[in-house]
Amino acid sequence: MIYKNICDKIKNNKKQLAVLIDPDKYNENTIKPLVKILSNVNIDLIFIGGSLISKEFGDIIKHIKEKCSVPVIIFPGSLLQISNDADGILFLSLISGRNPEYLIGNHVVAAPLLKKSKLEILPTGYILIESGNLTSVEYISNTLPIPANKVDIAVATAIAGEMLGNKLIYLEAGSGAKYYVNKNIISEVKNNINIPLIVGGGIKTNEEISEVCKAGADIVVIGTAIEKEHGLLKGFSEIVHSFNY
Ligand code: 1GP
Repeated sequence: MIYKNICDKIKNNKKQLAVLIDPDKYNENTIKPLVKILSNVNIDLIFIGGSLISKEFGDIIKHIKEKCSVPVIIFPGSLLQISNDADGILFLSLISGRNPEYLIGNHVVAAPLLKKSKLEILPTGYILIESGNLTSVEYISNTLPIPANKVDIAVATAIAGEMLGNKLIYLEAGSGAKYYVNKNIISEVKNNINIPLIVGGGIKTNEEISEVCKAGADIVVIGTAIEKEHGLLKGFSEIVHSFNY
């Protein structure tokens, strides 16, 4: 259902906004003002997770789901980040890297548990793009990102990701990245795949959201900018949803 909705919105020429919530950045009190805004602003998806998290996030998910009807999707940084309280999970293959644990090892460990869960599984080719500084995801995954000027490598990786059966491609600069994903990479990847394209990492302003949408992102992910200033969400949503393909 989540995937079908994503595809239906694309067919209807609608771009989508995903908000990333890092559970470590909130507690049961500080999550409330964010959830209030999330329930009043038009957003399409809520991602929850992080490269490294230090607490169980079921309660935060339950709190979000009490107040918002937006699908909550786990964006797992590790095998510890699985919860039946969410609606779906990005089943990430880190295809820009060559670390077998993030290409198949963790998937094998998680698969039996996920099969028994009610979570919608969203197989996602996850591609890290170099973004100006070492990001948590690079360090924790022990993988190299694709250099920002190597458009051909990014495109070939995305095509391979689709051929392998992934249903989404996620171009990631890393949370809090200095530079968001290079516009040429976004547009060339978009032109060469037939599955939805997610773009995130380092996108902080209205202008940057607009550029990323223009370049070809179907779903734009915003995390850090909103952590600092929840009020930005309304403007971000208006920009994303005013775009037509
Ligand atoms: C990170 O793409 C997301 O995985 C969002 O990044 O926190 O920089 O917005 P930011």
